[in-house]
Amino acid sequence: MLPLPSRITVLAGGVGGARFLSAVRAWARVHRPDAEITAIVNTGDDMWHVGLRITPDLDSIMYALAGVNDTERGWGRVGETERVSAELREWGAGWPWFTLGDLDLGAHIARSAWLREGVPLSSIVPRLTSRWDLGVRLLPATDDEVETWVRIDDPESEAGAVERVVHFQEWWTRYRATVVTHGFERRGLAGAAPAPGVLDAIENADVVLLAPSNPVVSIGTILDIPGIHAALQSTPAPVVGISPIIGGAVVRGMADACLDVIGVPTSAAAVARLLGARGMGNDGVLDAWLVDEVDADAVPALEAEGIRSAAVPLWLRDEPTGVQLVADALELAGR
Ligand code: FO1
Repeated sequence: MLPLPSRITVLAGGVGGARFLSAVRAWARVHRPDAEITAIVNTGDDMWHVGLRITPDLDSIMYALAGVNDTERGWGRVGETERVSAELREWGAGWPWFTLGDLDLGAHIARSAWLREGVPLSSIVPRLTSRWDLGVRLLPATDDEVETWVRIDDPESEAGAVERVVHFQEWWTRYRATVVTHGFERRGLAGAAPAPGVLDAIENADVVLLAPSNPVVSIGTILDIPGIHAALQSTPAPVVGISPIIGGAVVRGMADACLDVIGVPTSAAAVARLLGARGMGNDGVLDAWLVDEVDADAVPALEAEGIRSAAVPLWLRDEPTGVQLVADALELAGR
């Protein structure tokens, strides 16, 4: 077994990422209190909306680690009110299907003001998170605007299939991913660069963990930021992923709809193959992959393909199960 890691880097999306990062923090509190945990967070869900820059995954993780998140909805603040959002609807500004709570707006207004002053997102995030002692450093995957847009058949069009491209947030919050969908575009991706600290957090980690976040629009988008996939290929740290799919179903969110769009089956094994083995000259990023016990039958084949695998309880029910899951991931990394 490797000495317990002190530099733990986690690639994460929103809600699934928040829950997993809480587990990593809980593990460190028990086993390695001096550990430095860095989260590299997806920014592909971000958008300009009513003149404000919204960063859903960063905010979901920040609010969850601060303990001020709305645990029912999975996003936004607990004890939220929506007076401004009601006014926006009256004015016909923004989207009636997309709610910005009053407390949440405080963060969006502060962030947008600083962006307008030229402050990069990677400097804005610590200004916001320093309000609490999160125990985890949050880094946006990039300071550049990279947004996921979705090519759909416009359900509002009378005359049959008319293609339209909508922002991911409209696809998800308005249509719940239930419209005919042809593909994803990551706008701004080609010219984007990893945010300061991102490559260092990957290359100098003791272990890199891929949270059970959406493998297409969250983990996938982080990996596709120019330079990040290569950093994962070359880091000396073991790279261990946790399956976001259990028994052929998503734990939460719309990973299944996204996998359908790119023609990948919704299974723990298919997602491991999507991310790919890293060793022996393969062009993937995984050394190891954790599946739930119900998917134990996937382990032999993945092992044969160069992805060390183990079947353990993946449901993050409570803190002790979260700590155990992280211990299982680190044990697999150490093998
Ligand atoms: N999700 C919804 O389903 N409906 C909403 O009205 C909504 C508003 C919203 C506002 C700010 C924010 O940071 C997130 C918000 N979300 C909402 C969640 C968001 O769509 C998801 O967190 C991710 O983008 C999907 O991974």
